[in-house]
Amino acid sequence: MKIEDIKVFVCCPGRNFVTVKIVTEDGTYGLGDATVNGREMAVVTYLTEHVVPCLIGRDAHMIEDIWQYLYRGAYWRGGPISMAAIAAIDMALWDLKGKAAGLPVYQLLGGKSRHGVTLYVHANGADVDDTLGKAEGLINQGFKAIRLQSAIPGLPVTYGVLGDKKDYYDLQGNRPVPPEETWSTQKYFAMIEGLFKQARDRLGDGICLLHDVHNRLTPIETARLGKLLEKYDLLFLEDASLAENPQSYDVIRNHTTIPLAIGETFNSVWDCKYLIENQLIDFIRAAATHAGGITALRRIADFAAIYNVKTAPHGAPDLSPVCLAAHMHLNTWAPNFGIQEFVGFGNDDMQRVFTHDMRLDDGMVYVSEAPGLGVDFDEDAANEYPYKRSYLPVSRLEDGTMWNW
Ligand code: EZ4
Ligand code: CO
Repeated sequence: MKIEDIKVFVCCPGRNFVTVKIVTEDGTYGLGDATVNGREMAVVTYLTEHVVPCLIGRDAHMIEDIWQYLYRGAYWRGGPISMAAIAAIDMALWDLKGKAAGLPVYQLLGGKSRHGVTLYVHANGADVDDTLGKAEGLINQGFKAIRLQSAIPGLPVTYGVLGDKKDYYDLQGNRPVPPEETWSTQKYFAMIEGLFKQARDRLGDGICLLHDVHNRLTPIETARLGKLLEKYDLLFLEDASLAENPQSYDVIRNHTTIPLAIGETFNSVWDCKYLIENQLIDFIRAAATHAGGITALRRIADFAAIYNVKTAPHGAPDLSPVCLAAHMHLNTWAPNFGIQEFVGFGNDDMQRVFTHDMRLDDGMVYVSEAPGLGVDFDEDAANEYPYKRSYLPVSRLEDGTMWNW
């Protein structure tokens, strides 16, 4: 199965996606997602200049060797750009191997551990009432786990939430310079317990609740938040503090039993190692696109299982359906899978470009039974949606200080 050509596409059907297509001698192809939000073109250059020329003519069956060649063979290892490039190649090779075998990728990993994949979805509101109204709407659609985010009174914009009630994710593909947001830990603490108290009053105890702090708190603030929210029985608290010093999570863990989840920006098993082996987190949120593909995520899942840590892959709008499919095969197999973040299959434009038969039913997604990953990519449709430079927001304190410490 000789690699004949590797194409790299960038398109913006609502959000920017970098897609890799590996074509073999007999015309079979595999797809991978290489999207790094706000740095898309860096990955394109990394791939076209530094990866593609080294892979032409190699045997596409040698997934492991190609992964090791791209990771260990490079003097400059790791980081989001390199790992997204490796990830896309890796996904495309698994897609190809599945097609060659006539089997969906989860079968190559070891087969099904469950019949469907439980999701958590987002309720983002302009105030507590708006957030809970949206949560009720999602519960009525069958979702079993809801992430609650509410705008903070006294702050103009909050990450993930827009005061003017526009769809936050619609804007994700159309911000040519980073928008600026303001953060105040004090104002956040004045709001947050009320959100979960009212949520339990209004939504009851039968629903899983989650919350994402987007790394806005210091470790001791997270410890305090954990203690405040323990009685509302969250499935987990996501990205409460950064783990650049993973020992920060020793501080948090010494104070609170709230379940913790982190890892959506992690690039390798090394980023996960200290947190997992010291049992400082409960869910590891590494994504196939950003942590080195299916090969790498499978290793992280097995390592996590030894320490009672479950997987909960990132499912943000800036991961393409190819990444979601890769997660679906891992989630269907991994014995220690926990929950998948989900923001829908995308708008009509996205669904023209990426086609698949993953099925949403009663708060769960069912993996494609097609050989490989089960996603196709319409190159002509993709060409109708050219790349648009776009960024996630940056965060400052009220006095102008850059934040996210
Ligand atoms: O930060 O979409 O869990 N999901 C999130 C999202 C992401 C952005 C970037 O991937 O936290 O809001
Ligand atoms: Co998050």
